[in-house]
Parts: sequence; C-alpha cells; structure tokens
Amino acid sequence: MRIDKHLLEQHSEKHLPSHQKKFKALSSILSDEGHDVEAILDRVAAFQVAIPSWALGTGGTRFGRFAGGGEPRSLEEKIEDVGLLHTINQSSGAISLHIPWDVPQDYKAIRQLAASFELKFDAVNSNTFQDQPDQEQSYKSGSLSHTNKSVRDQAIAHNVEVIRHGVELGSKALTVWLSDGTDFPGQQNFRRMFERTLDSLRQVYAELPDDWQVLIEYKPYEPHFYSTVIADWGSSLLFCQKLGKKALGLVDLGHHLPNTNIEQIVSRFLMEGKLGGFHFNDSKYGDDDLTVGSIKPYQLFLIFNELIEGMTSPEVKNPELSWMIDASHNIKDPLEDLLQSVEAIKIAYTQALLIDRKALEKAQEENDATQAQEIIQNAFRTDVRPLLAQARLQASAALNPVSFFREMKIREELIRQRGAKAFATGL
Ligand code: PSV
Ligand code: MN
Repeated sequence: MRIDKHLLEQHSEKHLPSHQKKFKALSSILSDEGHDVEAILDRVAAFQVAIPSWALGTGGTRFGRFAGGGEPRSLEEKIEDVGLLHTINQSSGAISLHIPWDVPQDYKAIRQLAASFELKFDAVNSNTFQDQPDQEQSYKSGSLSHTNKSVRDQAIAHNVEVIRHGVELGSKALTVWLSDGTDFPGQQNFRRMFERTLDSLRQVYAELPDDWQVLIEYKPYEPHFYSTVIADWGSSLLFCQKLGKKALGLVDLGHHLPNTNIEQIVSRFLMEGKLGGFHFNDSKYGDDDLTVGSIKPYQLFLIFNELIEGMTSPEVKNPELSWMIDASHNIKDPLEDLLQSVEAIKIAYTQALLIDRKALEKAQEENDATQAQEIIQNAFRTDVRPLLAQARLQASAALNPVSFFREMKIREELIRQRGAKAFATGL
C-alpha cells in the first residue's frame, strides 16, 4: 500500500493551526534559553530508527496470539509496511531482517522495492534459537556453544549465510543473539561454554566484510532459566574485546534484570568505544517487549543523556550506532505501536539534546546534586512534541502519525487487501 502525498498534506493542513501555536511558543522559549532551534530540527529530522521485520505482525505471548488482520504475508509486504511507516513519519528509513524468517529470493527486486520506499537494510539477524524443518542438527542443547562440533559448524554456517544475504542487500552488520544457556545448575561448564562460543564467533567474525560489524546482544534469561552464555554487558564486552574492532555490544532494553542502571552500562560501553546499537522496547517485569516509552520514559531519556554525552565528547571514540526497535505486540495494532515507539525514542533523544551540558558539568564538578537534577529534569519536562511535529512537517510527513493512520483507515485497507487471517512469518 502506498500513501498519496496529497493525503499527507491534507491531514497536515487540518492540524496546522493548533501545531503552529504550540511550535511558536516552544521555539520562542527555547531560543530565549539560547538553543538553536533550526539545528535541533535538523538533528531530529536526521534521526532514523530501524524497524524489525518481526514486529509487523502480532507476536502474541506463549499463551495466545490475537491476530489483528492484514499482517504482511511475505518479505515484500513487510517492506511495504515499513515503507508505509516511513512515509507517515519520515523517521523509519530502515528495516532489519531476521533469517530464515525473511529469506530474500530475488535480491535485485527486494533492493528495488526497498529503494522505492527510500528504505535501507539495517543489521541482519541470525536465528539459531529455533530448529528449521530442513536442518540436520538440533539446537535443543545450544548452537554456537554446543558440545558437538557438527552443531557448532551448522550454526556458524548459518551466520555466514546471513552475512551473505546482508551483503546482497547492502546491510552493514550482523546481529547475533544467542539463546544458548542452561536450565539447571551443573548442566554445563560455564568456562567451556564461553570458550566454544568464542571459537565459533571467531569463525563468523573472520567472514565479515571489511566495512561490516557484528553486534553481540546479551540477555540474562529466557529461553533458558539458569544461565545464558552471553548473559550481561560484561560478557558481551568480553566477547567483543576478544573478537576485535568490528565486534560491538548491542543493548536491548528488555534484556536486563529489574532496576538495572542501563544508562551506566551505555556509558561504560561508549567509554570503551564498544557500543554498536540498540534494541528499543519497554518493560515492567522482564523482556516484555512493550511500546517504547510506555512504562519508563525517564529511563529512556537518561539513556539518551548518556548517549549524547558520549557521542559529543571528544575523548569518546565510538562508531556510529544502529538504532532499532525490538518489540512484540499482542493487543495493539503493530503499525500504530511502531509509530508510537519511534515517536517515544525521538522525544527522549530531543529532550536529551536540550540538556545544558556546560551547566551540568559545572554542577557535577561542584558536587551540586540539586542543581544537576534541576538541569536534567528541566530538559526532561519540556514538551518537545511540537519540535518533532515541525520536523515531520518540513519533511512532508504526517503532523500526527497515529491520527493519520486512523483517519486514513490504513488497517482496514490492509485487511481488505491481505485478508483478516493474514499472518506474518516470524515469532
Ligand atoms: C531475543 O529476545 C531478541 O531480543 C533478539 O534480538 C531476537 O533476535 C529478537 O528478540 C527476536 O526474537
Ligand atoms: Mn533484541
């Protein structure tokens, strides 16, 4: 489904008077405070968040799946859905594929389709956490860490195949999330599992093109409940340091134990020049994969505070980051949820841009905790939504993405085209 530009213009015109009032008020306050509003708008417009191909359908939970209808049935339709999002918000200009859920058949056609929506291919993801029908060895007891070399070899070969698909599409990174772990004390030797995984990852790393990265994701539990080989940021960093320059850590917000100080982890990774990217989502209990910013928007803002501090400090030398969403939907329309998630990420980013860094540094030097809090919360409590809307207006996107999606009855149209019982491949 393609959106006619005129419909976006009509929508924006309708909402323009109220937007202009808000934008005028905010930009005059920000200018008085010494901010360069034009420069902020440029940064907001440039900030793009990749959409995971597996979040376009309702993922459900292990207790059920309530399909909303009109889900994309093929890789082509997944690209069309991300193209739809990008047309609406001009902020979702990339798609992240998961192999073998999204094996491209005709690279040229897939590349052309993505380009027609101005989409790039973000990191490609390997999957050794499920067995495929045609596969010889089972991953029941692990993949890259398995005790049996044949299983490890199969998992290595799969990762290399994923790199090949990515190269054909123009991706520049492989994301490895390893579910390998144990469920019972004594089940495996921790050190040997680590060593076998490192040996396997070295073989995958050797196949990376020069301009590629491998992003190493960590997760403390699930699907295994006693130990995970890459359980935490320390383990991820260890693998990255041992593998080399092209290996970087990936922070999935849902992959931390409750109350973990994720912003400090971000700062540590950046300090070592080893932060590769993000999987954004939100959670209350575990890897809940909820809409970004729906539960802990302050934490998200504090993470962006560290990101901007690190990315703007001359002493921090970290490569460019991959920004991705990793979410699952059960009751919300996936496309509406993704529009809300991208908005939440950009709100946190924009608020963090407003932090008076010089004043904050002074407060920190003077051990003035009260003033430090005043400074960061002043930025956090600024309603920056008119800046995001203005950036969208200037990019010919929808002033209000979710209401545009509803006004245009996009889900109804997708159901009409694809059917009420169309299921996305993936989770
Ligand atoms: C695992 O929970 C994860 O966060 C990894 O990124 C996977 O690739 C993704 O979710 C989909 O299962
Ligand atoms: Mn993830």
